[in-house]
Amino acid sequence: MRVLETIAAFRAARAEVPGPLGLVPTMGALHEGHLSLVRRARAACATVAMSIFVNPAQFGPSEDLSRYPRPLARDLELAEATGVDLVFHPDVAEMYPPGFATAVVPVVPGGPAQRWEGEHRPGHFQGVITVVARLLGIVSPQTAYFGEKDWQQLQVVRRMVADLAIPVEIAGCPIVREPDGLALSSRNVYLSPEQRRHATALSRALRAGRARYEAGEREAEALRRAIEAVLLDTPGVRPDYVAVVDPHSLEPLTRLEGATPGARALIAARLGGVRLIDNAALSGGEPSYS
Ligand code: PAJ
Repeated sequence: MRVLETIAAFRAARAEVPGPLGLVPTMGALHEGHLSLVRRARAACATVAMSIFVNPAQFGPSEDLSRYPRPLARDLELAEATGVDLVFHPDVAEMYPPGFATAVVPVVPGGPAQRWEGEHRPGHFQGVITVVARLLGIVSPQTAYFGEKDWQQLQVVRRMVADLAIPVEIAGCPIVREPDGLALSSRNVYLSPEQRRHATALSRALRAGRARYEAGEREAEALRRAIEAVLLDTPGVRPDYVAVVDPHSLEPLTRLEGATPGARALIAARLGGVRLIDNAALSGGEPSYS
């Protein structure tokens, strides 16, 4: 495995490796969720690249940029053990050279970026897709792998790639969970033991929504309330939003009958100072991408 810190060094290394190349973009603090993306890439691509870059542009001023975990040596061990060939690990000056912030290049998201995370974290998706567009330009992968854990991010990235006609396939990968249902996240390390116990409320809430759907409920608001009730019943859990949405446009649904298959429930909730997100398909079938 080679670790490259500059765009020029990465491009030189990339020119020597066989295709197809798969890219797994990350902010490090790797866990099984990230590694599941690497395994998907490993199974399909001759070369697997991972980027590790804690992207300041996607953190708000009151968010956790400075305390975001950065266990680089461990990340590199895990990446190598899982079969990564090339790691792109730039510093902030390499990704955002002087003048970048005032240049005309930020990629401004609309459509599916406007609600939910977009509303609660102003500027977040602009930061995400600006860095993803830049990573795709640097790495030129045939396929880039993203987790469904960040469902809205996955839809925003798909739209960005379609709108800018970037020649890359975006592969969405299922959420990896702890045995008790908690979705793996680099932010789970911030949870106290008590908060960790209460954090299962998110996945329990999603299962409650799914059960209501399976019992015949088709009104989106009733499903949304069934999900929210589990969160409100759990001590120390404060929902930011609970939404039942079209899986692609992220627009709220009124009824699930006749809606796009794979209607999605989205949750963001705070436990003390820790903000967690989770999501699941409510109606049967996964959404299709044509
Ligand atoms: P990060 O939070 O490090 O996540 C990197 C990738 O891993 C994302 O595609 C995310 O959806 C996926 N992932 C995280 N937890 C997962 C889980 N439990 N199961 C499956 N996949 C999971 O998302 C980002 O970084 C950044 O926004 C990035 C795309 C790298 C741009 O900076």
